[in-house]
Amino acid sequence: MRQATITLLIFILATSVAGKLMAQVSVSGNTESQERLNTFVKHKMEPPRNLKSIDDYCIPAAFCENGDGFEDFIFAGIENLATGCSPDGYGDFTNMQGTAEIGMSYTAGFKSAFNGLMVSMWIDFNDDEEFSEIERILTNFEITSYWVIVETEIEIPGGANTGIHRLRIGANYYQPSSPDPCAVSNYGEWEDYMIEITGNPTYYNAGIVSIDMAPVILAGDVVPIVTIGNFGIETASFPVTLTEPTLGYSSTIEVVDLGYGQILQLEFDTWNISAGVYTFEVCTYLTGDEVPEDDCATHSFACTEQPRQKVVAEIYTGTW
Ligand SMILES: [Ca+2]
Ligand SMILES: [Ca+2]
Ligand SMILES: [Ca+2]
Repeated sequence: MRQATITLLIFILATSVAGKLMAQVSVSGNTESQERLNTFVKHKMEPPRNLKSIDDYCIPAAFCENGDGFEDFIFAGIENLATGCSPDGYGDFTNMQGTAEIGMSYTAGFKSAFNGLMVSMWIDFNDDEEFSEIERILTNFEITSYWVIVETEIEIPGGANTGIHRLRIGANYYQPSSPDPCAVSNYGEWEDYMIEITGNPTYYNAGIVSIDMAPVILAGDVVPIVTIGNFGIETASFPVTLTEPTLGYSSTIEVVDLGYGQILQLEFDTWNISAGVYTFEVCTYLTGDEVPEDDCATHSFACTEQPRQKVVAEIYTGTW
């Protein structure tokens, strides 16, 4: 079998409860993909730096003068009360630190002067100064009542790294706060804290992040595209195989030295198929994988023939 090609890129992740925190990466000109690619290119061109010694986190902003922010925040030993609205809707509380253990659940409490705020939370588990999608441990939790503490349970995922990391919360008024931890929101607030993660991290865990193919595609040359990730803290090398049994298609890509928190988009061998419905399975095969549930994924898609050109109003022939 010829060597299939590996495209793209490195996004920083950190960890994942597979499926729950999976990044959705789509291809085909998608703006989000382009932005991420731009980010990747930008970082590749920057000189090497000591990630731990430079504070280079993005600073988001929001309008909270009317009270659309976090009045109280309570989580894993952090208790920050009556903070009101920080200037430009961003509060740096990194002098406050909580502690949480991998695999344990903690009650997060939020109080605001408004209901309808949608709250997300990230922990920069790999300390790369970016909050990636798979580092998001709370997604658009709604504060349903005002001036009372509204609570939810948050589990520290198995792929979290131990040590002291930055934690960010963001609230957006009746809008999702989850898409961008660097956003400038209309009404809401952002706050940063520190948290120490303890316990036993997952050392070896590769898995499928997303199948990046449309459910309906044109028949002909098809290139299956899948994003995989390393959710364990050890650098990992492993094959990824995609198979479709009825047609006997099989393609394997060897992933080499994928670091903690990195994901890769893989393009498998071109597959020439006619119209029909197909289902393939794609699996990562990492020796000693501690979380087998996310190793494989199946995907069904339909192939259609080229749509016929419509001939409009060809008089007397009956062709339309
Ligand atoms: Ca506040
Ligand atoms: Ca990160
Ligand atoms: Ca796995």
